[in-house]
Amino acid sequence: MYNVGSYLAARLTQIGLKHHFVVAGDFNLVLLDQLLTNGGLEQVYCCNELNCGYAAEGYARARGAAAAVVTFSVGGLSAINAIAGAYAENLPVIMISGAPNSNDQATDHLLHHTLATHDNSYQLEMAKRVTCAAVSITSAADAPYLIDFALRAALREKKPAYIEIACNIAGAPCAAPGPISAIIAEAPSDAASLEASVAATVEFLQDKQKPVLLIGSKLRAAGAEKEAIELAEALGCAVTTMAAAKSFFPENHPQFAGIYWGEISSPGAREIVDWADAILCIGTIFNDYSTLGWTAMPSGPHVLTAQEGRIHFGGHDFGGVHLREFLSQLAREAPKKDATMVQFPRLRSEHAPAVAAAPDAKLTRLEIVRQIQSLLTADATVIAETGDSWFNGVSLKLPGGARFEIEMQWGSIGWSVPATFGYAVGAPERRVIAMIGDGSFQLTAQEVSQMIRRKLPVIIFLINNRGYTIEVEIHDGPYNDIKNWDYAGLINVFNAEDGRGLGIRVANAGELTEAIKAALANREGPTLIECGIERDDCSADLITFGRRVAAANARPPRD
Ligand code: TPU
Ligand code: MG
Repeated sequence: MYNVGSYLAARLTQIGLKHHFVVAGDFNLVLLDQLLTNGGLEQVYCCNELNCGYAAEGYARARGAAAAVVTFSVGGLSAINAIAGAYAENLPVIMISGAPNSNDQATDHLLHHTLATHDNSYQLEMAKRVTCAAVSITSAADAPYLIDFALRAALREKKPAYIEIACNIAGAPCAAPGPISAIIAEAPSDAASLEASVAATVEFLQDKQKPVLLIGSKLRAAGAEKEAIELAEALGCAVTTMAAAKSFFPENHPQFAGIYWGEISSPGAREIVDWADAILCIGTIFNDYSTLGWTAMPSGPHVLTAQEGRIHFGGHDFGGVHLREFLSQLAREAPKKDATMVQFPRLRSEHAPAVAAAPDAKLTRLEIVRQIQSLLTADATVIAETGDSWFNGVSLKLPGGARFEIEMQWGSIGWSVPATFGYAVGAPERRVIAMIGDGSFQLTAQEVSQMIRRKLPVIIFLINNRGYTIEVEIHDGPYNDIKNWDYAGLINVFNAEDGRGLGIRVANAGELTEAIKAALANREGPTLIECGIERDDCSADLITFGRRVAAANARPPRD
């Protein structure tokens, strides 16, 4: 016997979830009871709904999909920000909201948690703008169909979906789930379009000598990371990645030629892309940040763009093609073109490796990055928050197997604390390392308490430069100064009587080394290392980025 809640729980486990993130409220309590009846689906609690949404977003990065369950309106509207982020970042997060009793809909009853008007459809309407499917369930009979519809859309599109369930329907009996293949099976590419797109691409490559690959963040959403390696090896050419796609092509691969980000590319990466006579852009997103204020935007007849569902370049535009099938078919037919791989080592002028600071030397940004670098193992995932942490994180050299998570399209400060929590719940086998600025941390700090509650051995490098340094570099003013906190001391507040989190403040290189040792030894909770540095100690890349973004923002209106 199934009811709406247990049906939903069954479907969530069938799509691969072992957890769902939750904030309770009276409109979702019956639903939560039903979700709890499924032994394969653990309930994970969050401090607020914004964090709940971001925790699910982080979980989806680790496991491919996620669910966040919130209450109506007061919860749902907070979660929508994170759900919009999941849309921007191509992550299928299922937002599930409790909703008013079906008898109260379209009546003259005014309800709590609402706008005190009679139309309570506004949350559904808002959700439609930030999801690929949004449904309202007010009848148990229709629930299986509507739930399946929303889940299928999310998994296909790699975008969030929204399911609202009236509180008196959550426990009502409904049909049993049918075969899960109806939700997760994917139609193959259109055969003719696949063949034509590959043939046209082979022809495009024929008269080129110096192709490069440029990998973007939508490669993962397309499930095509393995196929990108196949194509790279068939062509034998240099492979660059965009910052948002860092780790989506292995950095220890012999053909990896660094991060392409215009003027702030890693050594040689920009030169090799500029030298190329063909740029194969795969899953790329070019926005004002990733093009450094529109100064590094590959365009022209030598650019081919391959996205999920669309391959286009000079005079061609093919649809109905899965990216992974296109890449692997192209790998079988592409000519070897390795000139960029021969040229790349000549162009690259590798920076000298950072030299260890003396133990009593005042802590610097560079020394923090150097010590984090030495922590990176094949099972490490680095999560980099907006701010100078973006640039510090992107500069790390990842060993094979290491992963990197960044939220560059949505770019919300505060994302990383709950996303790190969700990621660590989803990938307990990995060493999760977060790099977070003081300003960002202040938005969502309380979610560290959930890491403590679940005893997650996350390591947080809290970079305290006393302000919004990234904003200082874009445009300074008094609004970029923030109230200092005792960040390390906060961990004891969160520990209360039973937690095992560690908070350590460090001011020099030796203290940082000791703190990292303590963090590695602490397996029963997170360790937050508060690293105090000078306010103006930021990366040169951030300064260049800030200048370029400021110039793009300041373009005068056209007349
Ligand atoms: O390393 P640093 O100092 O740049 O990082 P921190 O301390 O985390 O400061 C980040 C400053 C920042 C702001 C205020 N970066 N972007 N913003 C704008 C912003 C405001 N609100 C949200 C939700 N997201 C934003 N990106
Ligand atoms: Mg800061």
